[in-house]
Amino acid sequence: MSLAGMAQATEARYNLQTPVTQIAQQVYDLHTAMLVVCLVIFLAVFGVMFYSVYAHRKSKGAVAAQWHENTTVEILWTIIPVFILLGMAWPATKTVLAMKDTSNPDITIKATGYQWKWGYDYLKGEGEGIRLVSNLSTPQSQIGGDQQSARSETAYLLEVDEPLVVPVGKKIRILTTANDVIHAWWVPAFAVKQDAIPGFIRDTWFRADKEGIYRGNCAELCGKDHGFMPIEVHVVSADKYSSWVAGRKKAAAAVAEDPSKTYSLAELKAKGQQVYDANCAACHQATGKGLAPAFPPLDGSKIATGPIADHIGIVFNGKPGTAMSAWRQLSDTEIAAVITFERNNWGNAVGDLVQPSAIRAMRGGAQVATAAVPAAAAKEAPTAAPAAALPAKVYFQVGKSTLPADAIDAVKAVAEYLAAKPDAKVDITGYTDKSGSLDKNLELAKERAKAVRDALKEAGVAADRINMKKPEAVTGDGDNKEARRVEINRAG
Ligand code: HEC
Ligand SMILES: [Cu+2]
Repeated sequence: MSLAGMAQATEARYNLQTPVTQIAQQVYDLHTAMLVVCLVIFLAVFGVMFYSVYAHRKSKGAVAAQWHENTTVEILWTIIPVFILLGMAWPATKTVLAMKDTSNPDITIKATGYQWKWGYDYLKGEGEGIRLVSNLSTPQSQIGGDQQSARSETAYLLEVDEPLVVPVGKKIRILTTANDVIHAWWVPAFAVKQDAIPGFIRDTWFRADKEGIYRGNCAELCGKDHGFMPIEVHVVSADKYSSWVAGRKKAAAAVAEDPSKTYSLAELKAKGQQVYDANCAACHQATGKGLAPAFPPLDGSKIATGPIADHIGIVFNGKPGTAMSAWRQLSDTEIAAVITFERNNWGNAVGDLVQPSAIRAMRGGAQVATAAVPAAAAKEAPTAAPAAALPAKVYFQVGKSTLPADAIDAVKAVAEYLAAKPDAKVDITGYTDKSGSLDKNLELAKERAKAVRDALKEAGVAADRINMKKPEAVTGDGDNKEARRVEINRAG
């Protein structure tokens, strides 16, 4: 293995990696062919030039010929390059088209870029339903610590805890997207490099012809740990793949029973530590001290030692507009554990804990409890349906554009109203007062309107049923509540 590994390392040093898919082979061959074409042109052009300089030098008494406009030469030096270019473009285009042909895959996997790791969802084909998160597994001690000599020849910073596993010889379609910023999924041996863009789905594919471990990187500068979110793909035989799938399914079934289990503080803390190290330590640091000024400390933080609902809220929903993203993709147990860990580690000793069942309950209500609505609101969600009449109003806090907790009622009312009237649409208008900077006020009103729109969308309202109106100004003094409202009216 290590011999083979070294062979691969030396081989790849000055050349492309050994291709393991047909497309990669074509790319490799194209690359070689183009290089040869360039080399031949280089030799021909410089050969003629050097020969001319030498053979017709002044000391030999050469006299320059004097002529203008030789049509034959001009036609030739236009036509010949055109043919050379066409000759190169033809096979290249064929390969590019083949690269884009993602039809009829055997297995479809969604790869989601997160700052800074990859998440994989097996969407279709054998293994459907499997979900894994791939974190860098190179120990910190090898990166900056005292174990640098222990670095692996081939896998240093290219190794992960949970590799992507796929069967050999099958067409694997990869859908790429991202959760925060643009990343790119790049595995050179497959000749696959596809941007992963938040809010968009792109796709690419590969069919590996050889079992083995293939490694790649994120290839889009995506922040502080861009160089630490590698990709590791294990291509295995069909049998091995089937047993891997069976193993994952079993493990998933075991975990799926967990949320109803009641854990002790010690159990949650232990589990939470793992979740924290894998997901949160990159920003908040293992010490819990954060990294000023971008990443706040959790040790002694008001939120991590304050009301538990706020703590759950920020982990579950993130904080829009900051690097703190929503961590909903973690399991109920993981979220419960990491929150419990944060409240009872370092100098924090709140002593309370969250059970996974509480997170699960929140998810149940999360359809309506929108991105920015904290957990407390989700719990208090009224059981009696609010009167489904418009206009509905949402009052924001002074200077804030985050959705207030009680917005849930208005959002629910509007969603119900629209559900009851399939051809109705709504207008959303943000209001502002006339104090202070008008530009700033209008911007704030717009942000607030957007927050309401997003909440409606999350509550299942189709985007084309929502019209965004220009902000309007209300006369009144500094703290006029009506000037902080977003109003939702029936359109037309
Ligand atoms: C990409 C960087 C990043 C990662 C990873 C991250 N956070 Fe944060 N986190 C932030 C930032 C930035 C804030 C501050 C947001 C703000 O402006 O209030 C924050 C705030 C918080 C707060 C509130 C702290 C306070 O006192 O305001 C908590 C609690 C928290 N994060 C928990 C977590 C947990 C749990 C995880 C892992 C599951 C995590 N974070 C992962 C960047 C990150
Ligand atoms: Cu990235």
